[in-house]
Amino acid sequence: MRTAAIARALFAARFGADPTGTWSAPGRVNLIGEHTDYNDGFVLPSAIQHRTHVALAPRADGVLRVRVASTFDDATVDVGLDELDALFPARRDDVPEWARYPLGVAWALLAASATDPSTVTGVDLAFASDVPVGAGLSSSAAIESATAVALADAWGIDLDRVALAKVGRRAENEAVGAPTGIMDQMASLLGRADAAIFLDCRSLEAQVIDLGFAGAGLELVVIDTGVKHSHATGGYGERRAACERGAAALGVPALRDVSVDDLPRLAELVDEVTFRRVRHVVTEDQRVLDTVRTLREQGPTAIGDLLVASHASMRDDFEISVPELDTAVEAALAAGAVGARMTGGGFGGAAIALVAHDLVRAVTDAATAAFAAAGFAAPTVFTVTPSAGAARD
Ligand code: GAF
Repeated sequence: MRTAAIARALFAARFGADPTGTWSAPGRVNLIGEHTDYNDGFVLPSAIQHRTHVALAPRADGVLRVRVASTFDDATVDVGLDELDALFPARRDDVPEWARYPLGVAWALLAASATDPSTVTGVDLAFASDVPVGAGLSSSAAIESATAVALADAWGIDLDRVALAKVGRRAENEAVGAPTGIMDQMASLLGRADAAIFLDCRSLEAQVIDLGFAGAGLELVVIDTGVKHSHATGGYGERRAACERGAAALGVPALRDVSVDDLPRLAELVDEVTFRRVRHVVTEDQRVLDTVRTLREQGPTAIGDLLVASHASMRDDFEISVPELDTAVEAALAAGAVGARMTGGGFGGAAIALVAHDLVRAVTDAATAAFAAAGFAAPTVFTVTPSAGAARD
């Protein structure tokens, strides 16, 4: 059964009625620009074909509550619209973790639009998703963005896509407790077929960049290591704090304002680890700009070295790779990939490889063999297609 049909069937089973419609939003891969978003820098993600669908109907009983159900969990969670303000962020632990995403979006959407909860209808929502969870493909942004477009329609809230992305980020930051940036929500809401979104995370200006993978005979391969990560714990927040220390030492608002030429001066001001964290972000911003220029001037077969340099920077300077990700990248390159790098926040998740169509099998086999040789559990390898963003189905 297709995922939208699963969401509809779940809705009928849990709520005993048919939904008025389904909405959906995609996961994403990031081509390049990692941990640059919360430094006001540049990113280049694409939405992918894997989507989270939500079936929705206004409640027929006039009760001002939001009920959420999902294939992730047997529990149906039911919260009064007037309780959301008390729940988030202070009492978020009172709701199951997955439900913090949609309920957090309901809360942040009402706040962003200055909507009095007593003036909207109660709603029932049922979710189903084929975005791999914990793979670094933004299953969280997919659920947030699907919820945001569905509730905005149901409640007649007229916010543009950037405002909806901010709603999703606020839900993730405050209702879930993950101190993430805005890249994933922007990718999920603004994605286009066969394109990447070149986003300036300071101005939030987004440009659609044609990728031309198919014309160049290239496929984008995802190697999901199966190593699960969470951005609500540990490493992600520590990296963010190091970036803030670096910006403060240089007296700038964000690392976006630091250039490669400033790095020698920074070396005098901060410890060696903070220096390397900053060097990753500053050089990564430059690699995003170089990738966009290279795509425009030479096409996708010419971006391989930038992807490889990005991975090395995350492995050595930002230290967010894991042995499984390094193995995936090395195996893909050895089997002839144009370029490869880990994608997303790191500490697990997936690598991407840009691969000539004829070599996809060889890259898949090479990654699988390298994982077996290293004693790692087998990776899941599949191709992704740059796809359209959130919409009513
Ligand atoms: C995660 C976060 F959600 C994004 O905001 C971004 O920081 C990314 O990690 C790293 O580039 O996906």
